Amino acid sequence: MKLDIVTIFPEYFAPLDISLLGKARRAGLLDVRVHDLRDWTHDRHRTVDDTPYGGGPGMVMKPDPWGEALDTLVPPTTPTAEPDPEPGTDESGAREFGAGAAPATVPRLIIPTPSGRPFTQADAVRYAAEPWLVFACGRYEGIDTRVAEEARTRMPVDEVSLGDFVLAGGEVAVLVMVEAIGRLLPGVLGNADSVADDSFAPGAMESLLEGPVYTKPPVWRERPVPDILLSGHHGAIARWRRDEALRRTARHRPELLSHLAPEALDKHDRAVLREAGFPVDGEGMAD
Ligand code: JB8
Repeated sequence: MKLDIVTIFPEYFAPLDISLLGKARRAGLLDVRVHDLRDWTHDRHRTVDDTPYGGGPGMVMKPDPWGEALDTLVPPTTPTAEPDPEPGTDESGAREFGAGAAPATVPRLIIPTPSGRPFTQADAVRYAAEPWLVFACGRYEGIDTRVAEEARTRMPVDEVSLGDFVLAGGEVAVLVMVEAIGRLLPGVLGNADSVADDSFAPGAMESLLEGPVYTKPPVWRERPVPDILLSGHHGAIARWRRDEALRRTARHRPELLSHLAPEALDKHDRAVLREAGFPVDGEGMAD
């Protein structure tokens, strides 16, 4: 997978040289290229921002450096013969973008912004299956809206938010997404099971939060590991872990339980949740 990252702070991405993703890069599983947006400016001060039309606080990123950056990284597709009458779709309609007969050479452009749709684990899974992603890191009050508009005529563009909080720019959001995506790539994680068991892995544990984990020693500062985990009764251990996951989810993320399909919770699950004081559908209302 190839990742292009455009930013005015390339040094933010030093962490991608180390740990899991650094190893993935050295193994050739991940090709990350970080680009300085100011390389596409032409004035002495390498200006990337300007005052907002309509007034208001702060500055806005100028469209020109972004336009040139994207033209360089994603060369406008050369029409092979006559211009495509229906832009973005070939004769078969099989591909959304890219005019010629060549294999998909158009990336997805991902722009972090507090006004984007939420980035989720399902997005990380989808993105991990793509061959090429381009990330645009905004700063100040964001990037002139016309950049994303024009890019959409040439490639899929996703504006995404990490959550209901505001960062100073897109760099940290991109680091987060690259880590979430990178650890899903085949061969990147040592233990393939640790991906499937994640709290938010689609299908895993029906999207409950994970419960507590323990390792040696069996007693630490007078705190013992729960006996059940040392019992060797795998069925009972699985049931205990599910109970703990249900209690933790009810406490920290009750909305995850409300959104579960009714058949996702059996009678035992409902009893555990009732005990935890969580109102289980069809119960707690009657009588
Ligand atoms: C300027 O909170 B965020 C975020 C905040 C930003 C920009 C991009 C993303 C650009 N502020 O996800």
